[in-house]
Amino acid sequence: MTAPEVNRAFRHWAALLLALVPLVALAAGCTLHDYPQSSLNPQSDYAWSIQHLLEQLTFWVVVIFAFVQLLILYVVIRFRARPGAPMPKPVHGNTALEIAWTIAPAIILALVAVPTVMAIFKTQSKPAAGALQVKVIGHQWWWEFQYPELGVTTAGELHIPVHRPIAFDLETADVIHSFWFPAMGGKRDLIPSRTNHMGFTADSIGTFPGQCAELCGLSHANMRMKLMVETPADFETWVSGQKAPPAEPDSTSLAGHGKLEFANGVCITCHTIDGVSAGILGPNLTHFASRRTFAGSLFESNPHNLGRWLTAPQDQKPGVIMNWKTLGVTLAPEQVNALIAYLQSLK
Ligand code: HEC
Ligand SMILES: [Cu+2]
Repeated sequence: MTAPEVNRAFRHWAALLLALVPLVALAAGCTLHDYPQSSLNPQSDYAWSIQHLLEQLTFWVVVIFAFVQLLILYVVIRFRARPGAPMPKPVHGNTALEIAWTIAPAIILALVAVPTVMAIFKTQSKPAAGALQVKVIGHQWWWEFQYPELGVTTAGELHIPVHRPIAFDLETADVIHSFWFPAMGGKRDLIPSRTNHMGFTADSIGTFPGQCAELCGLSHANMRMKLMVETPADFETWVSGQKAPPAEPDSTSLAGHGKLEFANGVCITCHTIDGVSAGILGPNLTHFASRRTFAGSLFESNPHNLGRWLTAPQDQKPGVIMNWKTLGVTLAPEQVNALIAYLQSLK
């Protein structure tokens, strides 16, 4: 090789290596660890049927891709221009080849369709007998969960027992939302004035994040939820806690004072606390303190965050109807503190 040739070859390889850098960086990002909402982390029968489909199809796509690339390489090398070679003979049409490359993709597509349609039917199937019924109601911008058989209503945090099929009825109080726990499968839309269905059986214990997956207004991105998959015993404990009447604070305590603030204020027009109020525009607060997060699972439930929420909810969550400006509410810091104490007593 002459010097300019070596130079050119060197630059060639250097460019190739450089092009690999972003690829390697990209692949290094492929860890599930920091992405709890990854949909490649199946934890239910539903999610596994999609994962299996994806794995199968990816395998065949890679095989076909490799085959085509090898074929191209072979043709490029085998039929490259050589010094002194005659002009190649022009060829037009080859019936056998054309039939072959029409039929082959058709067969491949048919083979792809079989497992795909099977997975679609599987994820649309009726829930197994003995499934636990859960009614999901989407609201701008929070999730309500009702367990009709158990007489329990909660918000933001969905508790289910592991290994038990769950049958969801999906409804909305306002616009279209979409129910999505990536680790469990989904998504499925909540459509005004109709009930959609979906079911899955979670196969591991843990807490999994979820998110509304259909643009539903100003705080769509703040419409989150948590799924707590528990042992049957832990789930039973949670249910009996939810069925119990709300805690009754000592009337002379700060929480007792907060209860009066609640019962005599605007709160009762929108919120239910069993035995205290029956509003339905906001989350049921009967066992508010049993939840780790609030306002569409957006904030951790602690006095600091609750203080900010009760002082100016409209500044914490854009568009929220719990809006002190439009409702003309002002709460003094003492009122806020009493309400926090009361809310935190509602275990
Ligand atoms: C106009 C109706 C309305 C009024 C009045 C109202 N709220 Fe709300 N509240 C809501 C709505 C709606 C949400 C859910 C907001 C969201 O997450 O998007 C909410 C959320 C909350 C939450 C978080 C609940 C959860 O689990 O996510 C608390 C706590 C709360 N309100 C307390 C109060 C208190 C205390 C008052 C009275 C001082 C009050 N609210 C007055 C409508 C109202
Ligand atoms: Cu949404």
